[in-house]
Amino acid sequence: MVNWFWRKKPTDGDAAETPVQPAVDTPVQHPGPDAPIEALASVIAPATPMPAKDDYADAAPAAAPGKSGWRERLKGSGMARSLGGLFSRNPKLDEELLEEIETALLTADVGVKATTTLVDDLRSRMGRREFADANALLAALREDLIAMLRPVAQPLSIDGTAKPFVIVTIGVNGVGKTTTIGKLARKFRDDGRSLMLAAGDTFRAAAVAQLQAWGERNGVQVIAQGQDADAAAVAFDAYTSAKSRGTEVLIADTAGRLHTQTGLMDELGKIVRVLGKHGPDVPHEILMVIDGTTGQNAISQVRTFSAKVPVTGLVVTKLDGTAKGGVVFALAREFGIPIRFAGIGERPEDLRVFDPEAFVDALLPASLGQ
Ligand SMILES: Nc1nc2c(ncn2[C@@H]2O[C@H](COP(=O)(O)OP(=O)(O)O)[C@@H](O)[C@H]2O)c(=O)[nH]1
Ligand SMILES: [Mg+2]
Repeated sequence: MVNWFWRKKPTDGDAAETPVQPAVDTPVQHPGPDAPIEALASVIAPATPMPAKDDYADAAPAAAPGKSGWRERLKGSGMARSLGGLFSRNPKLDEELLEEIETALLTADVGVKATTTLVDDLRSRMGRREFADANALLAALREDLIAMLRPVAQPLSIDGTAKPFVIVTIGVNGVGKTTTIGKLARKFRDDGRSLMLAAGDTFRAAAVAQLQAWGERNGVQVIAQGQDADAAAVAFDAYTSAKSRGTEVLIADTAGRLHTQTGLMDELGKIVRVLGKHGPDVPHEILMVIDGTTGQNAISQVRTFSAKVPVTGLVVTKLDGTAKGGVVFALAREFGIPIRFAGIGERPEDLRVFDPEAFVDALLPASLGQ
């Protein structure tokens, strides 16, 4: 899997990946939460932009803008393929069609509850003879799918007066937290917002180096204290520093963790609690990142993390490629937590504000003509 924080040495014969800068962190003495601002300067990574280079040289080209990009990236998903196959056979409008739709939805990870809600609605409307043919039923399914997602389509809005508006990204390992931070950072910078990142994944030295290297290349300030530093202290210091500079957005990375890792789950609670000392609204957004390929397991992940910290938004990544797509409906039906963004590729342009219509249309046959 290509990771755009890393690059291959051009001289390397093998495929070994080498970090842009050595993954060795010199532990820095933490000045403590009460230290004066100047004392924090020592823990602030330099923000001098390094020569521009393509962080995404190994990634596929960005998806086309607008709706067509969604379709292009989601057409291979399980849900798009099974529903596409079903309707391309010109099915008859009968109970068998409903059962086939039910199977397609369940197989695509839509989940039992959401599937039952959808199919029951179609069945009762079919009973009332509302549909002239299978295509009319498909149009109704489209409406129902969009209606299920509409309540969670609440884009993240940055309160410009917060300074800094604090976003903490959370989620299990490998779901795309750091990648999403890079994409968000690019988005905010393009919007002209000042930005700072906190390297709160102190569990692995490479994770800190990953964020630092990216920050240096892109001229974004990264607060880091190296491996094994107290993640809550890193976040606290980053806030203090961002506040003193009038930075508009602060995004804190965190270590991936499983619900079984009690220590790490407690640490997450501490990060949020410690940030809360800066004000009742801080952090402003707790953004949980979900890997779209994990299926129904995503539900237990959100449940477990929500029990620890108030999750205010979701990002579903990796909807391109092998994702079945259905888990988005299951999440919407189960939690009603706003889905802020969808990851449909590895490039910055491939983080899209979640758009229910574009998403649903990408999963349904194009013949619907929407
Ligand atoms: N195809 C695809 N890959 C993604 C997406 N988001 C993240 N990834 C990849 O997922 C892998 C893990 O990402 P990373 O950000 O390191 O995960 P973290 O452990 O949660 O920080 C990397 O190889 C990323 O390139 C996405 O939307 N689509
Ligand atoms: Mg990470």
